[in-house]
Amino acid sequence: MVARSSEVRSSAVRHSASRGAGGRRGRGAGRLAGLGLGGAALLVLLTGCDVGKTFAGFGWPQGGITPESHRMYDLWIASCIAALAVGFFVWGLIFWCVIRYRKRGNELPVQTRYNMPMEFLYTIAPILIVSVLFYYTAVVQTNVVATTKNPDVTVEVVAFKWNWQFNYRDGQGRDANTVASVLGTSDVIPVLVLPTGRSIRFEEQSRDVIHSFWVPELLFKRDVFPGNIRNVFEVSELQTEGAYVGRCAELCGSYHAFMNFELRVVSPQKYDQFLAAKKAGKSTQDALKAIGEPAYAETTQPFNTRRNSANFNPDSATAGAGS
Ligand SMILES: [Cu+2]
Repeated sequence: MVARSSEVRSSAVRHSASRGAGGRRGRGAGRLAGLGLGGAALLVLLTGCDVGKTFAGFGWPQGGITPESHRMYDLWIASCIAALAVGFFVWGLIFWCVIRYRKRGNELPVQTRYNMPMEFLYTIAPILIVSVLFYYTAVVQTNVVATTKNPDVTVEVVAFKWNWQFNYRDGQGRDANTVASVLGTSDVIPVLVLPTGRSIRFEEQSRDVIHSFWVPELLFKRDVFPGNIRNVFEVSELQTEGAYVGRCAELCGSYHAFMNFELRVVSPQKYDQFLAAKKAGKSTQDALKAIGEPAYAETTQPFNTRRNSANFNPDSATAGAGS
C-alpha cells in the first residue's frame, strides 16, 4: 500500500514536470474571464426585465405601499441577483473542474499550492461582496427607521389583549393630545384610516404584554412594548389607496392570532373629512360612511370564540371530565 502510494506520487511529479504550466494557465484565465463575462451578461439580462415579478420577488412579499417598502424590496432583489451571479460563477467553476480534471488514470492531478492570484481572488472577492451588501443594507435600514421632527400625521397605536386602539394625535410624544380615537372590540374590527401622500408617524404603546404592529404591505413591523417604552417609526407616505389587513405579530396570548385590524388608506381630502367627523363626535362607522367608505373592515372579521354558557362554564364543568 505504502509502496503504491509513493509510486503514484513520484509519477505525479514526473507528470507535472513533463508539461508546461504556462499554456494551461493562459487557457484557464481565458475561461475565467469568459465565465465572468457570462455572469455580467446574465446580470444585465436579469436587470433588464422586471426580475422581481418574474421570480415572484424571490420569496419577498410584493405589493408594498410605501417608498420604504420599495427600497427594502429593491435591496432584496439586488442581493438575490448578486447572490445568483456569484452562484452561477461558482457552479460554473465547479462543473468545469469536475469535467476538466476528472480522473483519467491512477496518476495524481497537478497539486496546485500558493497560487497567489487565486488566493487573492477568494479572499478579496468575498470581502468586497460583503462590504457592498453591508453598505446598501445600512443605507436602506437607516432610511427605513429614520424619523422626522414634524410628520404630517401622528397616530398613537395602543395594543392590549386582544385588540387595538388608534389615537389621532395633535403632536408628537407623550405630551401631545388625542383628538380622535378608534377602538376595536370583540364585535368590531378597528379601522385605522390614514391618507395617501402624507408622512405618518406611529407611536406605539402596550397596556399589558408585548405585541407587534404589523401591516404586511408596509413590509415592516415593530414590537409594541408595555411600560415606558414608546416605540416609534415613520413612513414617508402611503402610496396606494385601499384596505389592508393588519395583525399582531408577537405571540401575546390565547387570541393573539385574531388580534386583527384594518388599515384603510384614503385620499387626503377624505381623511380630513373623516377626522373632522370623528372630532365632531361621530362613531368610526358613521365617519367612514360619511366619506363614502365601507363602514366595517373588509379584509378581516372578528373572531367568533364560539363560547357560550353551554360550552364554557368552568364552575359547573364535571370534575375529571376529559381525563
Ligand atoms: Cu398581540
